[in-house]
Amino acid sequence: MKDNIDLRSDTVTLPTPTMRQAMSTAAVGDDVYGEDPTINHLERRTAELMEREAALFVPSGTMGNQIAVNLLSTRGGEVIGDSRCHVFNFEVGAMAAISGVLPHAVETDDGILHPEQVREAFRPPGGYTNVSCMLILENTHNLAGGRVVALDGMRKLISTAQDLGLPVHLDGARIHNAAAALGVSAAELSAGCDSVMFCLSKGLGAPVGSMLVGEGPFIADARKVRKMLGGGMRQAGIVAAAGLVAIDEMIPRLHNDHESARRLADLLTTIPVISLDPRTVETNILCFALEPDAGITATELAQRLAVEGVLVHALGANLVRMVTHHHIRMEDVERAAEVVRRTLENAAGE
Ligand code: TLP
Repeated sequence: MKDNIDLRSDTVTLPTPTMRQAMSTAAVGDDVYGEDPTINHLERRTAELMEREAALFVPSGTMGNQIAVNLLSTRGGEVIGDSRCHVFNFEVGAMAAISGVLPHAVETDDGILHPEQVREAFRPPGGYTNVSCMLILENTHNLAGGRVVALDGMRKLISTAQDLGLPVHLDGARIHNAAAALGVSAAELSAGCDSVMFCLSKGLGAPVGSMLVGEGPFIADARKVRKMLGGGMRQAGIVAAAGLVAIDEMIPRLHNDHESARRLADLLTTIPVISLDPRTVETNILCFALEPDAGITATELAQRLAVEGVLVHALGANLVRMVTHHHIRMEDVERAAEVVRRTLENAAGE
């Protein structure tokens, strides 16, 4: 029996042997007292990497995003973002429950907001309508299939928000994938955002944790909100040690995951009932739609593939997501595509 080819997410990645080694020897202390040397090192290293004043280790991407929303928004206000963004859809309503804000969800074709859409969505204070209070960007965009917002697009969005007086949070869970795809630094790509969150525990392979970065006073406040939400951890250097390895060793290899996603896309587009434009596969995520004549739903397909050892996510009635990462080799991609082809042929013949 072969191992499963797990394409459900890059969150399934296991720590590398180097990470486990670093974890077993990490110097630790009480991070709530600011005394964990490995956490302090990771936070300094991240601030340097992102060319910001400060950084904070948080247990999850969700907590990093929600701390930012809490600090940058105004209670009762509207947060402008793409309708499929993670913060609006996959954080269990946290921004409403914790910060008392509403989503102003803008429909986009590819997850990428345009400055004129932000201007249209903007509601100034004064009357009795809701009032816009911040902008959220997501790069890469998860649900849009790992799409990348290019440097120029980021700059225009940020300057539009600045014109409108809106602070900007970047959900950069996979900003290093975006930077690798564009050939720019993550610091450059996120410059001008008031806060940026990126995850250590997705394509970077660390077992736990995300980083929130910004200016010094923002991060000082973020430390308090993290504690309020129960995210103050004690000897957390054990996990931060893996985060340091993630930054040094895993960022430089992300382009491999993009190559395997592209190969997967090329193979899948040759299957007649799959609708996928391979040019839209820019990073390590691909989402494809099943044509109406596929004769099978996305959930049924995911179930049948699982029996064959290929794990994927069904995102809706006919939408399937696959994510490549450091456990997925080229031969896995080829086998996965073959299993998808066979499964869909069988479904068509039933
Ligand atoms: N994404 C997960 C699921 O929650 C969908 C995944 O498998 O892709 N921002 C973005 C853009 C994300 O994709 C995720 C997780 C998060 C934030 C939240 O990170 P965690 O899971 O660490 O809270």
